[in-house]
Amino acid sequence: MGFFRQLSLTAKFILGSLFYLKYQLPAFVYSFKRDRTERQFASSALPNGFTQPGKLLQAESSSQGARFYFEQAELEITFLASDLVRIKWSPGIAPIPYAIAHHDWADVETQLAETETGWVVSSSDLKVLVDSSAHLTFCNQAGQVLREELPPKRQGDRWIHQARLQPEECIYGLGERASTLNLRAVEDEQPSSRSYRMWNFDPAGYDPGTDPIYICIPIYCGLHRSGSYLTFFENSFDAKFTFAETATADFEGGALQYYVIAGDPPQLLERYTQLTGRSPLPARWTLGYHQSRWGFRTEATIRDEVKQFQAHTLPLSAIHLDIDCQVGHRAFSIDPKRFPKLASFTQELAELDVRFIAINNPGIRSSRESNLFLEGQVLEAFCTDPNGELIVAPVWAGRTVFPDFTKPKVRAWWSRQYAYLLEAGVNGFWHDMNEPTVFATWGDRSLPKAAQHDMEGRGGDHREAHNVYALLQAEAAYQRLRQYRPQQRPFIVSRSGWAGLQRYAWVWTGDTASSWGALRQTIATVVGLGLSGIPYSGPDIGGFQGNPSAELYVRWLQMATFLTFYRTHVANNVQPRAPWTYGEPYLSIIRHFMQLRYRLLPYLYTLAWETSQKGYPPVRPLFWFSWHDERLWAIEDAFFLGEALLVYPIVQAGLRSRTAVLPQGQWYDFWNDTVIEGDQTVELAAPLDQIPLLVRAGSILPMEDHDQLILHLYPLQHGTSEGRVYSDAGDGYGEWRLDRFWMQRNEQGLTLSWEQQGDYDFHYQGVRLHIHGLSVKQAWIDGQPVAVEKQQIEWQRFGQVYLQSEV
Ligand code: NBV
Repeated sequence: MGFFRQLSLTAKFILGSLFYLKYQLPAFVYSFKRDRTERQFASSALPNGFTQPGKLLQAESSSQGARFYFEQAELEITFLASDLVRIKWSPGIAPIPYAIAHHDWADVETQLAETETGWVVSSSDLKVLVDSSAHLTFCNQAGQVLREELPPKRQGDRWIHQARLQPEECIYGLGERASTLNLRAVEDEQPSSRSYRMWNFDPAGYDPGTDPIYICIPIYCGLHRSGSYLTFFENSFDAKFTFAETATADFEGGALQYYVIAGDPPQLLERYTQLTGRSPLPARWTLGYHQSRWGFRTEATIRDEVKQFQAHTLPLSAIHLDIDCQVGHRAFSIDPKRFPKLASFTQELAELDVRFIAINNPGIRSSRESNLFLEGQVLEAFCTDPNGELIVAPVWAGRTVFPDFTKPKVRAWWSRQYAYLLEAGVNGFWHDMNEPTVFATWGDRSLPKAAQHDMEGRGGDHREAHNVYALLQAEAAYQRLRQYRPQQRPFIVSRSGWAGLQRYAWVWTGDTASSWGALRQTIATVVGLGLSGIPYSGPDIGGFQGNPSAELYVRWLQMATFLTFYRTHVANNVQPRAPWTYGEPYLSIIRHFMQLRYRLLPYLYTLAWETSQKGYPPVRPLFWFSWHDERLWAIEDAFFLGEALLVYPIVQAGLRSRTAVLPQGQWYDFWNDTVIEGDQTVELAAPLDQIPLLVRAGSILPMEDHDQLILHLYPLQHGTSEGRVYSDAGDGYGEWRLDRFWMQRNEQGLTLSWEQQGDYDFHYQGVRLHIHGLSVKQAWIDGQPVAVEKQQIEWQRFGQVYLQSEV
C-alpha cells in the first residue's frame, strides 16, 4: 500500500476514534441511568419453587379442539388447520397478535377421545395426546411421534417449557443466528447443550458464535427420522432456548401460547407463513445488485459511483445512503447542503434505472429545535419510565427519544414522515438501529426493561415490546408506503424484527466481520432465516468491518449472486469497496457473476412469486427436497436457490476445488454440462472465476438476454418435469402471466410444451431454447422443421417443440 494511502487510512482511523469519543461519556452516563431505572422498577423477586399443572381434573371438547383443566393450570388445544394446532396454557398475559396474519381459519374436523392414560385430540393429520399429568405427545396420522412435551413449569410470571428431542434430531430456525445451521450442536455424536437468547441485540460487529444478534424469533423446526415439525411460541418476552437432550424454552413473562405444525419442510413453511403472513412480491429491480457504503456523503460521490458502474459495464439497481447523508444523523433528514436538489438527483438516477434507498433510525433527537420531537411530545409518542419520565439515550443523533410503535397513533404519525422523502423520489428505506439500539458502556444496549409501552392500549413494558419494536416500525412504514405509492411495491430493509417481519421487509445480516469465517457463517444465517419465515436476506458482501482480500471479496460476491439480497456495504473506517476496487482479474470475474445474476432474473423473480404464494424461501437447505436423507441435515456450507440450482460456495482461502455431497437425482455441472449422478460425494472444480454450481436434471432454467427469454433445458434421462416463468410489469399491482413448460424425455428425444395463463402480454421478442445433455439431430416446432445451431433454437411463441436426439 502506498504511503499516502496508508496516511489517509490512519487519519481516517484517528478521526473515526475521536468521533466515537463524543459518544463515550453519554454512553457511560446512560448505562448508570438505565441500571438505576431497572433497580427502581424491578419486578418482584420470583417465588421459590415451581408450579406445575398437576393432575388433570376435567376434559371437554371445544370447537376445533378441547379444553383441559389441571389442578394449577388450564390447557386449550385448538386446531386451526388439520396440520396446525394452537396450544394455550393459562395463566399468563395473552399476547397481542402482532405476528399473526391469518385469523379466519376454515373449520377442521376434530375428535376428542379418552385413552388408557388420558385423552387424544385429533384431526385427519395430527394427534395430540394429553396424559393425566400434562405430558403432550404430537403424532402424525401414521402414529409416529413427532414431538413429546413435558409438563410446563411456572415460576411467578415465568413459563418454562420442555420437549424431549430424539437423539438424532436436528433443530433449525430461531430467526437470525450466527450459529451452526443445526442449532443443536452434536459433539462426539452426542448432543451437547447449546443456548440461544431471544432478545434482539446489536452485537456491534460479530463473529460466528455470537449470540444473540439482531432478529430473534421463537420458532424452530425439528427434523428427525420419523418426520419434521415446526413450533412457534407466540411470546415476545426475553427468553432462553436451550437444546440438549430436551428443548427448553424459558420465558421471562407472557403466556405460554404456541403453535405446532406437522409436515415435511416445505409444508411447514407454507403453513407457518399462512399463519404469520407471506412476503409480498417485491419489485423486480430489488433482485438486482445494490451498492452501499457508510461514507456516501454527497450527491457528487454518488454520481461518481454510478458513473464507475457505467464505465466498468457493471449493472446496478440501487444505491443505499447511510447516516452520513443526514443532518446530524437525524431521522428522516437528508442534508440539503450536500443534496441540494434531491428530487432532481433521484430523477437523474431513475433515468439510469438506479433507485435511491435512504437509511432511517427510529430514535428522534430530543431537542426543542426539532419539530419531530415537539410533535411527538404532544402526541405522547415517546417511551417513558413508569413515572412518566422520558427515556433519553445517546444514539447517532445525540440525546435521543424513542417512538412507542406499540401505540397505533404513533405508528400513524411516524409513518407520515416518509411522505416528503417519497415525494423527493426516494424509492426505499433502510431501517437501522431498530432493536432498538442505544450507546451504552456496559449492559444491554437498549431501553430499560421497565420502559413503558402502550401495547395497543392494554399497557406493558419493554420486556414484551422490545422484540416486536422493529416489526411494528416496519409495519407502519409498509402500510404508509402502500398508501402513498399505491402503484409501487414498498421496499424496506430492516436490521431487526420478529415473527411476521416477512410481510413488510427484507433484512441484511448486519455488521459481519470481513473474514472467511463470516462468509461461511452467512450461509447458515440466511438459510436459518428462511426456515424462520424470512425469505429475503443477504450479507454485506465482503463483510462490514474490515478490508477483505480480493479473493475473499470475489468468493463472497460469487456466493451472494445466488442469495436474494445482493448488496455490497462497508463501514466508514475501512477502505471503500466496490466491484472494481481490486482491479483485474477480479473485476472481470465479478462482472461475469453480476451479469449472470441479471440473466437469472426470470428465475429469481419466479421464485419470488412462488414465495409470495407459498412462503418458501428461495434459499433453502440441502434437506429441503429430501428430508429423509440424513447426510444432508447438517450441511451448512451449501444451499439450493429454488429447485433448480445447487450452490457450493467457496468459503476458504486458496481453495480451487471442493467436495460436495449430492442429494439424490442427477445433476448437471452448470459450467460444462457434465452429468453427475447424485447420492454421492464428489470433488468439484472451483477456479477463481467459478464456484461449483449444479443444475437439477429435469430443470427448465429461465434466463434472459436483452429481449429474449432463454430456456435452458436440462432433461431427465427419462420422464416428465415442469418449469415456470412468472412475469408482470415488474412493479405495481397490474396484470401478470405464468408460462408453464413441460418437458418430456424418452429414448428418441424430448418434447417441450408450453401453456400460458394470465393476461399480462408476453413481453419478450423471442425465445431461445438451449438444450443441455442431449445432442439434437432434428427439431420441429408445432410440426414445422426448424434449424438447430449449437444446441440452440430461436423462435417466437410455440405450443410444442419436438427434439430428436442423435442416437
Ligand atoms: O449507519 C451506520 C451503520 C451501518 O452502516 C450498518 O450497516 C449498520 O448495521 N450502522 C449499523 C450503525 C453503526 C455501526 C457501528
